[in-house]
Amino acid sequence: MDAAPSTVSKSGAATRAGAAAVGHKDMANAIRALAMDAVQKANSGHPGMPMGMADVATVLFTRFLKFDPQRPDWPDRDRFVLSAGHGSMLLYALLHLTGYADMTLEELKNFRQLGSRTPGHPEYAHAAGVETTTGPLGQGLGNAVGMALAERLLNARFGDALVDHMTYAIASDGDLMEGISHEAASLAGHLRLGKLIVLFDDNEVSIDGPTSLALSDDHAKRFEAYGWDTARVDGHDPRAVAAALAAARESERPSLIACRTVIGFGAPTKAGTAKTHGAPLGEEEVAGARERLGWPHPAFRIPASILAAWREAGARGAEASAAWDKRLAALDPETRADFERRIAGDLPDGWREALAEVKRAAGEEAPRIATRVSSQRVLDALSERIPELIGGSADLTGSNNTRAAGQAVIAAEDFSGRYIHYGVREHAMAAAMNGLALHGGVIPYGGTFLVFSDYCRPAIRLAALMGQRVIYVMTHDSIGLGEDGPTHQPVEHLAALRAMPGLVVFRPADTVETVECWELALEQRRRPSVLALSRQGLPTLRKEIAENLSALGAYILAPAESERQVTLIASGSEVEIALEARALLREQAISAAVVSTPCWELFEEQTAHYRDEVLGPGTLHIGLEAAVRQGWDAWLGRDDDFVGMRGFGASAPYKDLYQHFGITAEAVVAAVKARL
Ligand SMILES: Cc1ncc(C[n+]2csc(CCOP(=O)(O)OP(=O)(O)O)c2C)c(N)n1
Repeated sequence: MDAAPSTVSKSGAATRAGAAAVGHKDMANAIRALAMDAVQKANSGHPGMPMGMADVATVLFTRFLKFDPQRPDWPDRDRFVLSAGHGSMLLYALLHLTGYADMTLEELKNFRQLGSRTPGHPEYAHAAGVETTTGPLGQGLGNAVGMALAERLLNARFGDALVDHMTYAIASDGDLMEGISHEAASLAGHLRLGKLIVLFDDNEVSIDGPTSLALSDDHAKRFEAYGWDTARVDGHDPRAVAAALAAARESERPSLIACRTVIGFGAPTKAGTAKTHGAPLGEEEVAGARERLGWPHPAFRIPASILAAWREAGARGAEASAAWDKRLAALDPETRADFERRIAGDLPDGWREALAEVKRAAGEEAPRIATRVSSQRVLDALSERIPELIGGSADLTGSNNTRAAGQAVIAAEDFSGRYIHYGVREHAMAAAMNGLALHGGVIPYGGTFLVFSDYCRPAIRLAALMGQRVIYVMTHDSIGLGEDGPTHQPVEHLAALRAMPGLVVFRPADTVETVECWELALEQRRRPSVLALSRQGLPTLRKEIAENLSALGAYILAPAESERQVTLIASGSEVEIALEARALLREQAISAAVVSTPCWELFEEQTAHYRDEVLGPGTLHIGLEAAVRQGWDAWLGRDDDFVGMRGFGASAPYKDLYQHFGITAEAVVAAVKARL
């Protein structure tokens, strides 16, 4: 066989005839060879999984997956998620072979190198065709559930002509061992996401050795219990894999196909063992694998006929994609514009006006309500204006105030609603929201208690890493929740969330700020946001409502009345206390300004000049937040002080807790007097 460089000749017949003669085995071996060669060259990586799943992936990409490498963002493409992200070379090889322009042979040679499109684990936005960032096991499964759900939601609005695609995921033992897979699969089964197919790499090997060291589950039975269709096949028998895929596509339930494979298939001494999982095979083993597989070609050389066969597979979708364009063009202009706007991620006209109205009413009425209730008012006003806003809660709807007026519940029988009861599945909720956002066309928000942001954190981190607009409505944001006690009272969570790069954390002080923070969260096209909201009622503090002052991150809410001596910096529910302290200080002829800090991240983005104007260098600063001090030293100097929590909270009515933990106006005054 010829060993031409990995480029496609357009010269025609000979190559095409060659392509027709190329069989499954050669095509799958091309994946295996690229995977073992790239890992060998990088001297690190995971060859075993791509070598084991090459047959399954070949069947999927050549016969089932609807995609167009010339148009990676085609909205109705099938989604493919490599949940077992360590097997990244499987995906990179497929993208190269099928003809994605981003994935050149050079990129494969630069596997795992700085600045390449081929990082160790697939990273969203590094190369077209990578639908999500995977690597933390289980997350991709959760994303796939969200994508499959997004497909149904958009299908309910726009119909089969525009939205009718599958979501495929490849998951490994590790994916299925992770707790999130249970939550995500259970949710998918409940919602009967029939267009979701998970190909399970059932190789019975993980890092420590055979999975029997740690696991006795029957995964197929487990998924059956969740309401999935399941099948078991020999993952090296293309006909069996194809038959299972064909059957799964017809199912009205999500499908798990357990593909029994040999990890490191082809490696003469290491196949079937954990030794192939995460290390280069070694020159000798690679040479042996070439022989055993019948692949005589040098490293990174794909014979032209084999590459042509792959490119033909990649060209399969062009027709469907062109036909889809025609259907889009044939739509009435209004529906078409709505679809295109949603896919672009633009918000519809009128949403800001709806928010301004809530703000104006709050300014007039000056309600004393919890910011979670303020958030409800925002959602009630927004949900009709932004139909793509998809709400939900992990079984705390009434507490999180997340279900807006007019939002029908999404169910297996009816996807026309806009509210998801995620059940007590915070982790899957957060991962599914990533999938919803990545799919496009919908904007997800979901609620739980702030303390349970820990249960969402791995998925929040990926939302931040991928720059996705996901909005977390995290209520009960401090000891202010009262009697539920320290298990439910977040103390370190604001600090932990603020520590995460790319995440915007909002903690509004009243209804006006809550409206503003929602506006800002929706404006964050490339960042996720947390809204930390109070359980307890808070007064309306802001009189000036014309401008979105929360956009500055921090601002002077109440200026010093004479030359400023003290700056009280507070967020959320503690801004009220800061204002009380300011009044007490005035009685003692001490002049203090109160700075409200609804969002540190946005404040950090202001000019140094503005930050100084707000913080008043040279004045005494007191930070005030019913949470731990960590992070506050960015705003406080060595001679400044902090009034907040030093450890866990306690179970009691919240007013007693504020007294008990010394988060009071009197405590602030005492701190000021001790230092002035
Ligand atoms: C949440 C998480 N924990 C641990 C790891 C490290 N890790 C990567 S792969 C893997 C398990 C490998 O077994 P399997 O999933 O069966 O993959 P295979 O060996 O078949 O490639 C582990 C523990 C990870 N990537 N994510």
